[in-house]
Amino acid sequence: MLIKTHNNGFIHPTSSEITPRTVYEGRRELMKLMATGAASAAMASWAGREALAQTVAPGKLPALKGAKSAVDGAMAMEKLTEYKDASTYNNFYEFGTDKADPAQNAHTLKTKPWTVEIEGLVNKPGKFNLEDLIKLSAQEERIYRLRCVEGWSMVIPWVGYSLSELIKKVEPQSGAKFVEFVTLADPKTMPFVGSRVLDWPYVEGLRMDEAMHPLTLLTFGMYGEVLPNQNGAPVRLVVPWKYGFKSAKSIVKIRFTDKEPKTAWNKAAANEYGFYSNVNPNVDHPRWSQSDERRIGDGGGLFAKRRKTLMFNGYEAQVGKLYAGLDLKRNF
Ligand SMILES: Nc1nc2c(c(=O)[nH]1)N[C@H]1C(S)=C(S)[C@@H](COP(=O)(O)O)O[C@H]1N2
Ligand SMILES: [Mo]
Repeated sequence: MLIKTHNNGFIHPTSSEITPRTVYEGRRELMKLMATGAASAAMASWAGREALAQTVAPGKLPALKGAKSAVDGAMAMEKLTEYKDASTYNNFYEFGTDKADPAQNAHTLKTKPWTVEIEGLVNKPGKFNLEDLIKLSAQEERIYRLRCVEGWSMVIPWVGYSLSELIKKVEPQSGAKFVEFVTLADPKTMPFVGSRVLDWPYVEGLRMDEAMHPLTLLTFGMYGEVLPNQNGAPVRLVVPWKYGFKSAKSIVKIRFTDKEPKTAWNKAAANEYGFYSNVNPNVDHPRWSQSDERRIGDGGGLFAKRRKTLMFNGYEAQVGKLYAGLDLKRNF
């Protein structure tokens, strides 16, 4: 089942249109170049690209059971980010602060066995092992924009189910106003957890109504496969109307509280990273504008054409009402 609210209401291609993406893209690229008479050069560069794709292409990881991938370029309006970009240009500071570090270093992350602990103000606290957590609700593919606070964005087909499904099962008590997400901090497998870049573990938080919003995705996969480690395996959050850092990776604990959680980035620099962190082109980061963004894969390097950043990352119709009456400049 696919919801129709994702990607700003664009409808999904049907499953019959599905072609394995490397095949599709390689073929399309080759045909384009052949048409311009550059076939032999194209063959050579295509071979190079294929070699790269060997290490970073879907098909390397187990397919996520029951999840459909619809990565064939038929998406209206917005082109999906290439898998190789989505899986090699990452922020996952536990594995280094360079964009290429997580893809290089995260192979040490041990995702099996994995448990997620539910605690705090709920009637049914306890531990879920990953397999049970995955089975808790039907998986859906959702194509979401992810907009990093640094000013770049991607469009990724995530796979998971609404976090609200899990929340309903554990029965929050009336005093539960916030949800805190605690992620793994294992110095043995995460080389930068020993560093002082952030106060580990990486912690994020949402207000209860944000956590319950159907767009908030408890995510197990992308491009039809289990998450690569660098993207937050085996389970992460994707909160598409907020800056990327709210989407905590490799979650080990979900805690229901009556107080606003102290989040890692807010602790690091409270004047730069507020609790809400809603994507908002009208509220600048203290050190840079948030009015536009660079879509990864658009090319052009320094001269890349930038896109206008949309209010709530384009999800205003769905989430705007959560913030009615809230001063978004003050509550950034
Ligand atoms: N545990 C953890 N989660 C994290 C981060 C991190 O450093 N550690 N980085 C965040 C940031 S800043 C972004 S933009 C997204 C990036 O997700 P992606 O690599 O899948 O695009 O993950 C977020 N989740
Ligand atoms: Mo980010």
